[in-house]
Amino acid sequence: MSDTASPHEGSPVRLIPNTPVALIEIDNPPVNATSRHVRSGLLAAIQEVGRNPQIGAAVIACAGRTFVAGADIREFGRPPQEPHLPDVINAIEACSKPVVAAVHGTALGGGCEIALACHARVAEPGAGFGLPEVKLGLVPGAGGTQRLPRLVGLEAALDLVTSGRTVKAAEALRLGLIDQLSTADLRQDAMDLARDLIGRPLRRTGECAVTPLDAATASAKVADIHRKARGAQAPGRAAELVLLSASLPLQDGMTRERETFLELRSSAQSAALRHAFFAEREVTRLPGIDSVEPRPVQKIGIVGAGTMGSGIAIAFADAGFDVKVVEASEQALAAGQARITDVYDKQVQSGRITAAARDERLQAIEYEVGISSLSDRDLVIEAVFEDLDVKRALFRDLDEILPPGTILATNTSYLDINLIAAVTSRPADVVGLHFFSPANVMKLLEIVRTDRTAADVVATGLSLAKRLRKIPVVCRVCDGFVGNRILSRYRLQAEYLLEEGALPHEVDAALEAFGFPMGPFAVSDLAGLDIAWARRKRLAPTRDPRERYVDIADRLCEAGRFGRKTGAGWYRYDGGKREVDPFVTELVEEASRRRGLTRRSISADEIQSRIRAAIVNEACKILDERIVERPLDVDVVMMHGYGYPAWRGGPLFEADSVGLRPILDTVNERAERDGPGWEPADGLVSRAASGATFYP
Ligand code: T1G
Repeated sequence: MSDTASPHEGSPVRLIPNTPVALIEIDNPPVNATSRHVRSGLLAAIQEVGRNPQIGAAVIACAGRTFVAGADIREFGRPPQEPHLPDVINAIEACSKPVVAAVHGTALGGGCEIALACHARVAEPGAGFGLPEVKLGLVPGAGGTQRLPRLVGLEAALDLVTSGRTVKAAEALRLGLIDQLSTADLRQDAMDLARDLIGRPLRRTGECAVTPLDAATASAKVADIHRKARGAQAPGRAAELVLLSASLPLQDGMTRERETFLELRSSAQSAALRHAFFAEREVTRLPGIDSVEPRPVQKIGIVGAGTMGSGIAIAFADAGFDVKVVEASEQALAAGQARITDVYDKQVQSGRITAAARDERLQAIEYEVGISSLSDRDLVIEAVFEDLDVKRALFRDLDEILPPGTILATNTSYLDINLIAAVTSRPADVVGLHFFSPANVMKLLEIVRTDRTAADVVATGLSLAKRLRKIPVVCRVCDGFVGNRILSRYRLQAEYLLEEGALPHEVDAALEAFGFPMGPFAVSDLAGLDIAWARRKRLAPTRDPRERYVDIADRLCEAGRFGRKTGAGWYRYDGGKREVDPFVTELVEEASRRRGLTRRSISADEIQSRIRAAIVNEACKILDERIVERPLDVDVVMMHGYGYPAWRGGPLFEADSVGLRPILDTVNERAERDGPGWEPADGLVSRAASGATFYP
């Protein structure tokens, strides 16, 4: 092999045969995924290292921003092509000469598996390692479940493989996953280590022994893994394979692993999770906005330091923005500052950030009384009381003091932003940035464009989302935008189920079995019943009297039962534990009597079908009204803002496999029973009739 060419010109893998330590460099942008050409180039390079007597050892490194971030997910829809990654990785481990991995960025999936098969691993301090295959509905398919336990032990391997989480280099070192941290020149440090290993016995990971877990510990861990998986199958299957590593020789374990990988690769859950992976990236690319330059934003003003305002301030400070929080009074400002400081203190206590990082973030946040100090801001977002008149008055005042070009954003969760923008002299600069609580944690950000929002303001929202590490969905104005509008519909359907015979904990249990982290009544107790109550009272004058209305939640609120924060809501919370409350059961049964309904037992299947139908139908109305442009916009909102199980791919992706005809039948049945607002969406009727799907 010539000194810079690879087996064939244009290969993404170069072998530079320095002596005694050769360099194998992978260069396959954007993330050095192990496409077929990478696999064949890597295999050829390793074979050459073994053959060439001038070469005593080799380092595998990557060009660009990261070490290998895994197999090429786009290849999974096609039959696997040789050379298969396990074979390439086995060749690395079997090499007669030392091979050292030099890791920067993230070694994920197949990338981590390549590193595990090397005879040693050196990483930059900021590097990460992970086997996130379960997040794609897969298990590692190239030795990860068998080699990782051989380096870090069964318990750590079970945690990493079944959670799919990434560990930073320092933790990787502590676990034994890597051998050395590089604080200077990564490649040089790796080559020095490779040179030191020449002539010494090689530690082949596959030959290391695994200490088995006792049966009780193993079964307890597997049970916990299944519980956390909430219906996803990959974590449990991965756990079985990891545990096998203690009883099977490497190749036998890898055979079982490969069989499982190939089985899951063709599973519906993996197809859904791969869809979700690409959808949350595709959603940031909006026709007509892609080529628009965002406005420069660095200085952020936040009006309102309540729960949302504080969370938004933290989100921006964490992303490196200069933040100024303002409130109407010293007292409210102090309360907000205390709230923000408390969040950071808790992160230091939990070890999530260092005290120095906390201090740095806190220093990036200024606090002022009144809005006059906001005149130097690039963007101002309000998170004040959820009342249209309050927000309009504030925007009038902001319009007076903010310089031209500053963006005025509102965090409202359902008010009409067109009406807010209309009071300003710059409606094109007004946009909704709807964060989800806690704003510094939840990934979803609804970017709400009004009838007059400028394209570069939308583009700025998308650019901010990327810096905030959030997942943006651009939508237009309607009551509740996308997520809250759909939530209010399926929450109403859930209340119909109560009148007809179910109890809150039965509805919640059915939806948690469906894969939601929490059912709608438990979520309502967490968020507070008073928020939805205020909305219902606001909408009461315009509510269609023909629509079936359930007043159980109103009666809970009238009794002061606003959820966890008052110790009782749909459930009772003695000592924080959620318990079924006979008071609520009686309230529900009384509601049935008032409705003249004979209560009946309702199956989990019926609960799930009716909730799914409510979600899909409202989603179709949202598409019909062009509130969003694409089905993936709805799926991303529901997965990242409302806990719709990602292993179902989101409601519309899943509807394609469930079938639109049965969903439409359920919608039609409910329309007869529940009146206006429940009629089938045009888009649902037309697709069911034509056999069209949401995703071709
Ligand atoms: N395959 C194909 N494309 C990928 C990819 C992958 N593995 N990872 C990223 N991309 C694309 C992504 O779609 C986007 O494309 C661009 O790269 C930048 O990504 C055998 C079977 C590495 C942490 O699950 O977690 O190995 O939108 O926007 O925010 O056992 O990408 O620009 O056209 O996310 O800096 C296991 C998945 C695979 C890692 C970088 N590996 N990737 O994040 O950039 S299965 C993974 C990530 C496997 C083995 C098994 C992230 C990242 P576009 P990005 P980022």
